[in-house]
Amino acid sequence: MKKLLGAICCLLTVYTAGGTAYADIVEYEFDINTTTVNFTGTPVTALTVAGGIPAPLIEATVGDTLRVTFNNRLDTESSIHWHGVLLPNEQDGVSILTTTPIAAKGSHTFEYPIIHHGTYWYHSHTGLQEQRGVYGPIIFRPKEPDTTPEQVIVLSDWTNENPKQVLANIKKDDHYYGLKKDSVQSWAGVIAHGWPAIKNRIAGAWTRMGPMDISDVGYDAFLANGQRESYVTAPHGSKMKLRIVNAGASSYFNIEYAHSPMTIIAADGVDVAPVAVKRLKMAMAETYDVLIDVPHMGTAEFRATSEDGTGYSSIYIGPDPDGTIHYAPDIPKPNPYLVDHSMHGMEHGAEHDMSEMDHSAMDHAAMGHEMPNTTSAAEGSVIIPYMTDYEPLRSETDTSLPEGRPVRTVPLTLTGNMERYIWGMNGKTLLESDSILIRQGENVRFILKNDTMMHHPLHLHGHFFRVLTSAGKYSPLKHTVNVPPMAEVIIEFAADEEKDWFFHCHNLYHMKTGMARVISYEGSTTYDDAKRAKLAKDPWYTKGSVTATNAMVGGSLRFSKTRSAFEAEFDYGFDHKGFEGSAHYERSVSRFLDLYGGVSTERHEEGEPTETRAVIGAKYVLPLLIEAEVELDSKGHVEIGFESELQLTSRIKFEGEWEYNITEDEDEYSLALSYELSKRWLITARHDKHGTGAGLIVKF
Ligand SMILES: [Cu+2]
Repeated sequence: MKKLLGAICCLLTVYTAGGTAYADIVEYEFDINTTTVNFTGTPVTALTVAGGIPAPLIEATVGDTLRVTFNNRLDTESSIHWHGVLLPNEQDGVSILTTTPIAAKGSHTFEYPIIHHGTYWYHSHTGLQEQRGVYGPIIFRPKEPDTTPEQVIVLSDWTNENPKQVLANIKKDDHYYGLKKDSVQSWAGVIAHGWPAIKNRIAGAWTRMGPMDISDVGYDAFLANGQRESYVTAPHGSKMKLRIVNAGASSYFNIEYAHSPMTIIAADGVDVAPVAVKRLKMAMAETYDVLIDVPHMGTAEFRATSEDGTGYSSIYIGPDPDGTIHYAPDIPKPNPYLVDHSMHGMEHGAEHDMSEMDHSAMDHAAMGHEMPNTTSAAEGSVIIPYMTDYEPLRSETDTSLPEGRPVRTVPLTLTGNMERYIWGMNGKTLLESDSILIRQGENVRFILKNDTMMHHPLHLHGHFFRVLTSAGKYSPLKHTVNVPPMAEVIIEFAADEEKDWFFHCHNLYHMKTGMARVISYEGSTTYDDAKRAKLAKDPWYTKGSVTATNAMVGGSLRFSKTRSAFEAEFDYGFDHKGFEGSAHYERSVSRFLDLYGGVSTERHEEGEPTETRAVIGAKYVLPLLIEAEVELDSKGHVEIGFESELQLTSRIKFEGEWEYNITEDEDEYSLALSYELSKRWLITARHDKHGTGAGLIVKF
């Protein structure tokens, strides 16, 4: 790439000095600002580029130099990253790591040569701005462009909530959006699904895996080009190229077009051997170019359904927007109860996910809407009914890495702690980990092993890597690779760049909570501990509740960041006027072990002395998700405790706790039922040392 860069720089010099148009300078200037949008009937403030969502299309031709100025009208910093684009390190746009942030009220001009064609996109790499609207498409055209009519489709997910609030909510409760998405996995649901679901749930709990949802966030709308539905007029019976970008912050989409199969001709901007698919699963940050047939009359629906089944967006394509609409089939909501934990990861790169459980139902649904046979490029060849992995993709050229170079193998296990909503690699967040050191001239191989029950689309900046598939030397090149739950995927690339590049999960909320690394070329001095502390902020989150019944009043307050927490609890019984309180500092050692120290104070009843003591203790998660606790106090008492909770229905939860003071041979227990009116208000009935009562819980 260095040589190429040199060559293009020369052309530029010729151009600017002599005005000889060997290469054009393509210029854009945009404002980043706040704009009121209304996708759901409620006006909400969004962040926009040039006033719209998505941001404007940026187009250039290979050989051009792209020069884009962003004027940041916000009161906060911003940034723009060029996703999938090969460019000099300092143009990559990751604030702090590679590029100076675009200061509040400041401007920044990016300038780099276009050295490869394809569909890409750009987005903010600051905070959660991408979720709020700062994303747009890019087309780099080859020197001899294709003349097929085309349409860019930018898919995204929208929530009226401020994304910071979204993150604060899932930090409090990883199933916070379960009710909104109608995806709470209750015991009533488990039992209704019979023996396989019961077996699944127990097997999961035995390995200390709680019920896992397929998405974290409950969205209010799904958008295609910033609209829930729209029309694209196209000449009847023609071919059309769709350039699809998944700019969702945390949504996979199942893509389907009603009138013909979609013939994939490029993945992540890179041309591939044409392959026809009926339905395509697209991870966040991926792009696909597909060819479709435009119907002769009316319109046909292009539909992108969120993988969690909570909604979709549609574009109706055809010569006559007022004519008959040919609809894409409904995709049944995935059934999380029937995910078989043990099935995952049996085959390298293959995926067996919950959606396959519904295959028969889906095929049935698809048959309900007849799919006319078309004169597609793939006629006579196999049409893949549902593409969920990269096996069908085949590069048009040999993508083997240069031979005879040293090979560096980097094992990276994708890890998560759902209880705290912390994501990482090899059990560590970005803040806790050193850079992954590589050396120029090596072939680098990442072995990505997903140890969680969620999909993770991993994106490497500044490089294309090959995803090892059965296509062997024709394994496809990508910049973003999906790693399915419990599966292993191997990627490799030639380390021919320099400096530092970001490598992270493109689920925005996973990236923000730690699933990211810096890849550093040996000798790079630009990334240090001070930068890491800025890049990987570790803010404090709060969580609290107050319970009031006719027998007692109690409350808890917790401040936590990745590994540390301060927690205070208090309860008081009206009958005996006894109380108990504690304040702890807690340190998370692993997903299953926490250590704590602090003080606790207790009075059994009015008139008795108040005893205050120092305590140290440990909490450990046992199989079946039972939380065990051992506590030692300054008077030499040893106490053990066990607690567990059961989600009985989507709104009713049971919690039980038993504590036993070994030294004094005393025990106490509490049983509580709660009914969730909303995420804030709950009705509760509980029995504990203060007696039996009913009342309310408020959470904040
Ligand atoms: Cu992830």
